[in-house]
Amino acid sequence: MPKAVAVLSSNEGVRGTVYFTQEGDGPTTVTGNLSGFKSGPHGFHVHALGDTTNGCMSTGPHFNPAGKDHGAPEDEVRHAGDLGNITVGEDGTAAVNIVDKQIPLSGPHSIVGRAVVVHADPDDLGKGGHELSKTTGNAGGRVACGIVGLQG
Ligand SMILES: [Cu+2]
Ligand SMILES: [Zn+2]
Repeated sequence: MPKAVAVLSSNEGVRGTVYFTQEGDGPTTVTGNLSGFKSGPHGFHVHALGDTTNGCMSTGPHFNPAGKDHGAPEDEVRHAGDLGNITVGEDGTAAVNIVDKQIPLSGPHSIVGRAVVVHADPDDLGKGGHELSKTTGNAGGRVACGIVGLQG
């Protein structure tokens, strides 16, 4: 069973580890814990590039191999990397627990070598009516990111 991991960090004290597992051609399970955030919902995506030479800014746009508009994880029209929001509690921590069919760990649309990004603001899931809703969900700055790498 392929496994992958992304270690997230930022200058602002955000940290965490996110794990990915996939059985066969089934969905990928994403688990992990993050800390150091402002409470509330924060956009959570897979971005196209595993490039952090300029911090999270160089991880590119949302991973979007099908060339669709931004959306919610359960939408037909969405980027493959659209994993919605994670909810951060009053203590600044969030548990990640996501099962998704569009983020495989092998094959042409593999997310290995790309990046997980957590944003400053909520992802409006394409429905906010903002000029950025259909591209980024208007989720604001990139607070923390980590590159998805294979795990033994
Ligand atoms: Cu993002
Ligand atoms: Zn998106």
